Amino acid sequence: MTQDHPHDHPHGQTHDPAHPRTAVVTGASSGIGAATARALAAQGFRVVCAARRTDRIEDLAAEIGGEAITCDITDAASVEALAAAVPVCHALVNNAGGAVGVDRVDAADLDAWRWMYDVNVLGLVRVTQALLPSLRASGDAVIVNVGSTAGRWAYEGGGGYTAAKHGVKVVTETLRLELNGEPIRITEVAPGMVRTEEFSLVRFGGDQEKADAVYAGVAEPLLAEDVADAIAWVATRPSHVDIDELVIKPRAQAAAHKVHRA
Ligand code: 8X3
Repeated sequence: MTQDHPHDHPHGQTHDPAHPRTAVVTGASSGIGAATARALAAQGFRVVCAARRTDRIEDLAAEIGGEAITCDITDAASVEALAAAVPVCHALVNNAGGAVGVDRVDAADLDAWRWMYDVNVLGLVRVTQALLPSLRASGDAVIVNVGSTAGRWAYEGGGGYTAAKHGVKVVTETLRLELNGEPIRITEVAPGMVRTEEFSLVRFGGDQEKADAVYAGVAEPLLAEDVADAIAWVATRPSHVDIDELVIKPRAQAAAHKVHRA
């Protein structure tokens, strides 16, 4: 490790092959989660890949030399089992989440809104609560919550998702206040338009045509790897450096309604 920074200490965020740090990534079965697991493994973390789909995370864990733990973040027992399997955790990436539907508020499907709040906000809180003892046990931890530009701005048809992602932003800020004085940093990485295999497909109930239309004419939306790169950067800053938030969008996207399409 470099010794030229006065705050560096022996357990800083530098890769030491003899003592790999452990990271937990939720929603690791695809998209940003899977890319983040790979990016953290490349930085020397031992990565626990958590998601519901066991076959996917087992393949990923085998690829990166990590561990797969089947976990549904909406289920308390499942999350407790995850935490029990990871007694020491240096980095928690709360990535699992998603959007369902594009209904206007006046026609909102409240079950869809409930699901979005449950997964994006309550799931994130449930996992964080369960893993806080393990994060504390590391003596030097970072939590990265994957928010969204949907937590920065409103757009028509986005109500249920934007409300939930604004929730992620505020929970992150609250936790930072509450953890002040502890050796735990907390960051929100908030991506805009990212083209992943599943995000829009899930949102449109499996309608590939509608999912593809989201990215129509956009030459280069962000890829999962772009966001994973940002998360890995956050997780490898020196211990005293807290990145509060990082909003990341493709060059073509200036705002929710301002997307350059060829
Ligand atoms: C995804 C960004 O614009 O689809 O988190 O809400 S957006």
